[in-house]
Amino acid sequence: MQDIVVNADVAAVFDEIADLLEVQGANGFRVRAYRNAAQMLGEIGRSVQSIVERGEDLDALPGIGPDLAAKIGEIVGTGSCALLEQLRAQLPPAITELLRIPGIGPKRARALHQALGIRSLQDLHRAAKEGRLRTVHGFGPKTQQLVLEATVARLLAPRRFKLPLAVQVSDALLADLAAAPGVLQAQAAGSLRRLRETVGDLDLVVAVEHSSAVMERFTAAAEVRSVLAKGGTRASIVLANGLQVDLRAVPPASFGAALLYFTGSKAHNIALRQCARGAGLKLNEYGLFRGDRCIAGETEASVYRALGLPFIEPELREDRGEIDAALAQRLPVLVQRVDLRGDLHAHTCASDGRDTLEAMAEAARASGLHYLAITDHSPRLALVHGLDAGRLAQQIDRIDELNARLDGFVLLKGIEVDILEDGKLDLPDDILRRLDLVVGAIHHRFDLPRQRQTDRLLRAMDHPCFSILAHPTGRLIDERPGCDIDLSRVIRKARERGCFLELNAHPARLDLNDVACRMTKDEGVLVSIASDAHSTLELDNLRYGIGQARRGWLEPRDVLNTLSLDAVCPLLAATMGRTSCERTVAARLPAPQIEHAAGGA
Ligand code: DGT
Ligand code: CA
Ligand code: CA
Repeated sequence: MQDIVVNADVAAVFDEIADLLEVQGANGFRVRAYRNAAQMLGEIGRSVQSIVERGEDLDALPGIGPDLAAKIGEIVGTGSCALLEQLRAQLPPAITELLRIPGIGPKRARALHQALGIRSLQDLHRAAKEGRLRTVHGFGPKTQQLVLEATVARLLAPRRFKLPLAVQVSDALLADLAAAPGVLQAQAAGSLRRLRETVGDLDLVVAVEHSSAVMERFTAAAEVRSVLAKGGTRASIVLANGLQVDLRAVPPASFGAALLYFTGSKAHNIALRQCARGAGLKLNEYGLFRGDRCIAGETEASVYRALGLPFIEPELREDRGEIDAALAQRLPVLVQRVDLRGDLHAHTCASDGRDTLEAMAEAARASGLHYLAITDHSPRLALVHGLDAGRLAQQIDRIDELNARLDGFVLLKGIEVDILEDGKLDLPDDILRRLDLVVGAIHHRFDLPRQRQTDRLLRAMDHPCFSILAHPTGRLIDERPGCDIDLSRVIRKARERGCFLELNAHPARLDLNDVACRMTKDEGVLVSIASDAHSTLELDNLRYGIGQARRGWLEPRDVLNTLSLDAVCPLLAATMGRTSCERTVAARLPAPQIEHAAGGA
């Protein structure tokens, strides 16, 4: 098997370099260059390994100069990076784990290392437990307690991997397995196929003529750190990045049954097996059996069919009512990426995005969308150059000019306005009123108690200009828990106000989560699946949002941005206290369509 270096591996090297440079107190620009490159690598669809192998120019990638290009080449070519090794020799590498603890940034990590010799998460945990953190400048008893809790949580939690990395690794491994002699089919199963937001390990299934050669190839790959198990039909390896991969090889006649079994979830499998037993049949990873006779197993659909069920999409297989729904022929027809007509949350270089209005519009159009809402940050986020009323007014004019030139595509004028601690919005009403939509979000005081946090959101949603609540809980997967809010009250308020909740598609957020999506749908509130793109590349994040939406049983009709522009505009206008849509759209659409849409609102 050929060495596979996926983008995420290179990104991990750059992230670690950035972390170590930061702890060393290096120049901020230098740190940011590595961070941005790492982020970009996570976003682009093309593998850098293939770019290097084809001899194409890495400098053509956004934010990659000759120096970073050389480093990517080095990592792809040798699997390591001299600069990283050098930095690791200067600082204990495990020190970067400290940065994952909320409240500990590079400066504090350095202080802890210098004052107490802390080198790792375990060291930090011990020091917090023994009350030694308080001797370090800037650490009070409260911080010490928070650090203690956070280290406990982190040390106990099994390591899970976010979807983008898992998908990249899985795609690369599958491509290689599919090319192996004797392999007829290769597919990912497990939580990855169910598109869970994080995965514990990868589960791959191959259909083979002869299994032994594929196991050799799989376990002999260079990026394998250790081989946990290896036999004729199964193997488990751990990759250098810590990700475990289980491989199962089965004969073609069992491929569907094996895929079904290893896709899970375990709870779905158990429920399905009960169905089989009820019908006097036996289901396992080799097939569906009546006595000794196999009656289905080559495809998943054949197994479901033989059980009297329609095909159940992997995202639904969590034993959350999908089998009953299937029996009643009431399975949802899940939303797909192609159903999305627009995107209602994106940034430009006016705040913390990387690309211009023009570039964002062009990229959105190229990805098949018809409209994109520009929603840069508001002034409270001064660090990211949030727009004040004056700069927002300029952006509004610029969007109007650009829309006049764009054909068949519309930029909507919006803002991602901060919801202040008291629930007020971070910009004056008169400028908000000029927008097509207002996306509100919390970016500070995540720690308010439940009642106050919920009241804060409800008050914001009562503002006469409020369209969509962005990333409603504010969670960052594996980094920051969501705010403590009463989501049912928030959803009911959205229904009462006629406004919407966002499913933020960034793979580190995926906020709303699957269960919350389903609650929102059940209350009849539409969900905006939004990229929150900070660059043209991040528009592709919509696919992770779609995955989460599907896990939440959402159908096209449950999703705000599956609506055409002329259908969505009156709904947005209504959230802004207007009865008809604004100039932006009026300028773009033939008159009859507007009248029709406005009349229907
Ligand atoms: P993960 O890896 O923690 O993200 O979650 P999964 O769902 O990928 O779980 P994993 O890798 O332990 O197992 C893959 C699938 O294999 C799982 O979804 C269902 C099936 N499976 C594993 N253990 C059992 C079991 O004890 N009973 C049944 N019925 N199925 C199992
Ligand atoms: Ca798994
Ligand atoms: Ca597994």
